Amino acid sequence: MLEVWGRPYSSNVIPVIWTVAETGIEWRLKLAGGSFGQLDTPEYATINPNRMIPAIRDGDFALWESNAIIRYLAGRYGEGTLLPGTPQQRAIADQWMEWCQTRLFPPVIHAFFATVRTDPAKRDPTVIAKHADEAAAMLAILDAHLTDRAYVAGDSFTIADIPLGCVAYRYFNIGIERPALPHFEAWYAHLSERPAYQKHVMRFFGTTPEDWAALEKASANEGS
Ligand SMILES: N[C@@H](CCC(=O)N[C@@H](CS)C(=O)NCC(=O)O)C(=O)O
Repeated sequence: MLEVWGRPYSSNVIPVIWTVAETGIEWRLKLAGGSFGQLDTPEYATINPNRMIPAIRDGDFALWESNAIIRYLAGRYGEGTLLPGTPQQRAIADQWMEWCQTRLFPPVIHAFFATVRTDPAKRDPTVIAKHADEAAAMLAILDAHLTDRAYVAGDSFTIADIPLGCVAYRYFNIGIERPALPHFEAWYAHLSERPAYQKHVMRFFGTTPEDWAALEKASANEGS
């Protein structure tokens, strides 16, 4: 059975879990990273020598780097659905997946850590506003792209939507100023109707570091 190694609240693990859930294949979560440890074991070194999460093991085959895992899962289990149909659409998906990791994820994750992962008494509104503005500037580019298409790689949901959809959930659920971005908002509303997105991405991630510690602890029940 496919194994996903990681923590269910971890930013780079969530897109992998969502992808697996969209394929409908059987899988199990092997808890690793953060308070779950495991990354320094000799076994894990054979799965991911970087000792980071996520990683997968599919039979004898091990893979790390979240975007590479998502592409592999779509190619093996999501042809005709998750994997975009033409070379051009696949290239567009690649483009936005890389853009997500390098351009959008950094300001959103910084805003995330400066808000819900920081003690309320220590939050700095100037720093939060700076990250929020940087994220909004990036999202204006995505909003323009979504003007004349329902999903990132065209008319249907594909892996192109997955990393971006995970970042979008964090963006919309932290205490920051957000400019109106109607096409981005409409796309997010579509994603929010997907059961796998609701189950694995739209999870309460807390509003304080204490909330998060409790959620992380409770997620120990999800591994096998
Ligand atoms: N580019 C990598 C980044 C992996 C990464 O930064 N993983 C973090 C968690 S999101 C990690 O392993 N941190 C150590 C830990 O959680 O214990 C990917 O997309 O897979």
